[in-house]
Amino acid sequence: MNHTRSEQLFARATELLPGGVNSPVRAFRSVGGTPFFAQRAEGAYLYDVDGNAYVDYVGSWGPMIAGHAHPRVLEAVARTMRDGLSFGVPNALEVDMAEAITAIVPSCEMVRMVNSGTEATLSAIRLARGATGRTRIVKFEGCYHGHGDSFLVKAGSGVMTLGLPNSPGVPAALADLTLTLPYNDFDAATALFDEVGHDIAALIIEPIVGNANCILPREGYLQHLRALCTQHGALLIFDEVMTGFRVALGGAQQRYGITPDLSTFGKIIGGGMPVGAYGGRRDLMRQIAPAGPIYQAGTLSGNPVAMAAGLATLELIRAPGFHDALERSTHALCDGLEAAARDAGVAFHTTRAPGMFGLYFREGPVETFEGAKASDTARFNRFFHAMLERGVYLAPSAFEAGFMSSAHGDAEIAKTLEAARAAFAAL
Ligand code: HOZ
Repeated sequence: MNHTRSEQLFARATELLPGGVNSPVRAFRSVGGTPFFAQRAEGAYLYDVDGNAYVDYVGSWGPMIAGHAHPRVLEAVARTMRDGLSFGVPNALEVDMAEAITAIVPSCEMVRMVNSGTEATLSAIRLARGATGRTRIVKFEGCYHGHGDSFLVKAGSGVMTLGLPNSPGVPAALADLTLTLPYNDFDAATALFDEVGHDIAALIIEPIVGNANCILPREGYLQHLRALCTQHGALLIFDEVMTGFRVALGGAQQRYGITPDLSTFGKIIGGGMPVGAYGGRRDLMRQIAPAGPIYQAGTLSGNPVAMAAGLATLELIRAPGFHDALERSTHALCDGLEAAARDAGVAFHTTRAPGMFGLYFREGPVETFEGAKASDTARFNRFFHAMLERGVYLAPSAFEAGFMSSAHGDAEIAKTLEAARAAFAAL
C-alpha cells in the first residue's frame, strides 16, 4: 500500500499539533508507524488520502453504528443546516432529542445535552457531589470516562495506551478524592463501601469496559454495585458513552436490567457530530441550573445540526431487529477470528457484546483489567499492521474496544477473515 500523502500530512501535522493529532490514540504511538489520513468514509469503509480502502472497525470510536455517511443522516444534517448552524436560543430538535432519549432509556427521566462524553461525565459527578454533599467518587482501574481531572486516575484508553494512567497537571488534592477498584471484584467493592461508603458521592462505571480492550461484567456484578450504592446512599453512574444505544437499544442498563441513578452518553446520539448528554432521576436533574443551583452550561449544547444527525441515527437503530442483527454479525466476526487463530496455532481470545468486541493475544477467559494487560501487546501490534496492509482497520491500541456497524455485512466479514488468516499465519 502506498501511504505517501498520509506521511507528508503527518510530517506537517507533527509541527503544528501535539503528536500530530487532536486526540492521542489515533497517532499510532503504541502500534508504531504513521497514521493514515481520511479522505472520506462510506458504509463500513474508510478511504485514505492515498486512495486506500479499509474495512473500518473503529467507526469514529463508536458513533457510526449505522455505517459512515448514511444517506438518511446526511440528508437530516443538510436539511437542518440550511436553516442556520447555531442559534444560542432553544430549538425544537433539542426537545425531540430529550424525548427520544427518555423514551429509550427509562432511568433517564430528564437529560441535559452537552458537547462530548467528557463533558457529560464531569457534569454528572458535579451533580452527584452537589446532590449528596459528599466529595469522594469511585471509579474502576482501566475504565476511562474522558479526560476530566477526577477521572485521570488509573485510567484506560489513551492514557493506558501511552502508559500514563495518572496525568501530570491533575492536582493531588483532587486525585485523592477519586478512589479506584478492580473491575469485577465483588469483595473489593464491598470492603471499600464498608470503610468509606458514607463519604462516597458516586460510583461511576463503564458497565462493559471498552477502554481497556473489552471486558464484560461477571454475572451479578453490576447488581452487586447497585445494591452497595443504594445501601450507602451513593449514586450509581453508568457511563454509557460507548455502550449506550449499542449493546441494546436501551444500552447496557437494559441488557443487564440495572437502573442507575445517572447515565452519561455520547457518540451515537450525535451520529458523528460532537455530542454528549447526561440524564437520570428527575429529582437529581432538577438540581441542575437554571432549575437548581448546580451549575453547568454550554454555548453550543443542543446544537441543531448535531441533534438532527443524532435523531436520524436513533431512528435508524430503532428499526425492529437492528440490535439482533448487530449481535449476529459481531459473533460471526469474533467466531471467525478465533477459528483463524486456532488454525494458525496462535493463542487468541475475543470478548464481545452486540456491536463491540475485544481482541486478546492470550487464552481466555479475560474478566479483569489485570487479565487484559496480560495480552501479548507486541503480537497485537504486529497483527494490527498485518491487517492494515490487507485493508482492515482495527483500533490502533491493544486497550481499545473494536466497533461494528449495520453496514458490516457478510462481504466485509469475509474480507476481514481472509486478511486475518494471512495475518495470523505471518505472526
Ligand atoms: N477516547 C477515544 C477512544 N476511547 C480516543 C480516540 C483517539 O484518541 O483518537
